Amino acid sequence: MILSPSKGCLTFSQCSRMAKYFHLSAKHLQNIELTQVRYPKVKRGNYASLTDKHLAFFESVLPKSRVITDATDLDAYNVDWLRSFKGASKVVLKPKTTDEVSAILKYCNDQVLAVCPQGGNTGLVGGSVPVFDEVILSTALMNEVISVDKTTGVLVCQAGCVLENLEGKVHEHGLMMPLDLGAKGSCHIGGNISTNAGGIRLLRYGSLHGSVLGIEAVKADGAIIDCLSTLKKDNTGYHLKHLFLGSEGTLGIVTKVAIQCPPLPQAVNVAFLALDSFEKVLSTFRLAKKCLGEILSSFEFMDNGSLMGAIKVFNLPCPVPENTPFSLLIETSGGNSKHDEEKLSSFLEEATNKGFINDGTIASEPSRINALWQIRESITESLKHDGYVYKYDISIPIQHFYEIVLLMQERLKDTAVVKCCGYGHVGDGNLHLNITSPKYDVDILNLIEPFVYEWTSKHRGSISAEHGLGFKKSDVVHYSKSAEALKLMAEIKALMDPKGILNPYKVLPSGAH
Ligand code: FAD
Ligand code: 2HG
Ligand code: ZN
Repeated sequence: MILSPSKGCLTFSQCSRMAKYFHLSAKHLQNIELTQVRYPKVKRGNYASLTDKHLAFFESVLPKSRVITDATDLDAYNVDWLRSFKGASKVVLKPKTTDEVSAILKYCNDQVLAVCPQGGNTGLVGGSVPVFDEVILSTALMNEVISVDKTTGVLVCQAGCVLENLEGKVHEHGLMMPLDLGAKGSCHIGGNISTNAGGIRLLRYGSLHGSVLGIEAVKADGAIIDCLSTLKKDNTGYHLKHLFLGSEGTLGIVTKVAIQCPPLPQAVNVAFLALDSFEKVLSTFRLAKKCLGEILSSFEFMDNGSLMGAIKVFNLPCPVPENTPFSLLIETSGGNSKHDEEKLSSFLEEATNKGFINDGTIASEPSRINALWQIRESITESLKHDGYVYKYDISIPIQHFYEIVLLMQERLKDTAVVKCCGYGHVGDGNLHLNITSPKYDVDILNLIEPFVYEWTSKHRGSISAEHGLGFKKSDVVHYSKSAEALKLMAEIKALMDPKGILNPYKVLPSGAH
């Protein structure tokens, strides 16, 4: 068993975790099937269709350059990151201020024009692109950092700030963002809030429900809801900000956010470990919590299919033997490098002596740490290279974590499936089950669904741990929510958006719109 400093280093561009996702060429985007064709059962709501009169109004609120109608330019906003959905919107609006958002929404509400809010368009459930011809409201130009308070660590900014840019900004003040995810180079903080994004730091810094102190949002009728508190404690009535966290643009458009940023750690270490059974993954997790305590900041898991997909597609050096069944990426972040390294060493020694880990590599230098993280963060993109991805993002009691991957492999063994693999945030009980095939195949889909949802529900899991429901999962939400809870969701929607103009066909089951 060798625990050497990370062998080989990735090239500069591979090392950089500044992943930014560019859309395909116009030709490729044109070949993607329209959502309304692939899902013919979904019927367009009774919304107005865009006319020259509407465009003239938009151009009275925004300069012409921020009202996009060119068909080729529109494609990139109509297609989602996974290329699984394609809308047919005829206009993208790019406001810069809350007042502009308010004027647009008030008008759309009066005219009964449906609106699809869009941030960085990295969502994985088809929530960020229109289903039919909804007006796309992009927050791309709402990217102003308003303030950073060095003492309290509170950042206030507009919703369209790219997560990675915010990370850079708060670093200047000795702070870090409380969330991190592979899409950081493109996703917006408003999108993160609207999906209640989890990511690789949740284990340590908790969910956005804890770190988001305040939100400013615009309701469907244009009313500006100023809940942009920067206070840690505020019990003045209902906690309205939580309604916008995770509501995926169906209750309002988030325009500003106040978020608590923790201090930047002085010491970060990463261990990338090879294990031969899932039982040992769980034993290692228990030991890591015991030995690393408060400095444990990530505990990420990959099976062989996930790991080798990323290694091969991006030609990355593999830090563990290529046939290793399971790998873990464990990160520690703390205030004292000597203390943290000692803790990590004693944890690794005990894990080795107990026979939990077979091999691995450790890194404390930023470029090597980035190279190891790059492997984990490349998995999602590598899967797209197989063709179509059937993506499931479930929370399940930890003892059942990997069972569904094995069940699915068995179920799909005689099909055209290329890969059926699992990875994710073991520390949060969140598994990413991914299945790929050369193209969208309804027979494969029928073998996966509803089986995967029934299985998750039987184990009292959640059918969406972090990506949300979007368009893809709105009709299966009953596997995780009771009829009474769904009724209350529909009542809240009707109260906040009575005409249903905000992100229709998403989140709520079809009957509830
Ligand atoms: P979009 O995709 O543009 O929108 C997402 C949803 O939010 C849509 O319903 C949209 O209508 C709505 N929305 C966007 N902005 C606003 C706004 N200002 N007001 C109201 N509604 C709005 N997710 C995780 O949780 N954890 C991960 O670890 C993770 N890793 C990822 C890695 C990769 C490589 C990729 C491609 C995606 C990953 N995701 C992850 C999913 C995705 O990045 C997150 O859901 C992210 O929070 C979406 O942000 P966005 O700005 O791209 O939002
Ligand atoms: C991650 O943890 C993201 O990398 C994406 O949530 C997961 O690709 C996926 O299924
Ligand atoms: Zn994830």
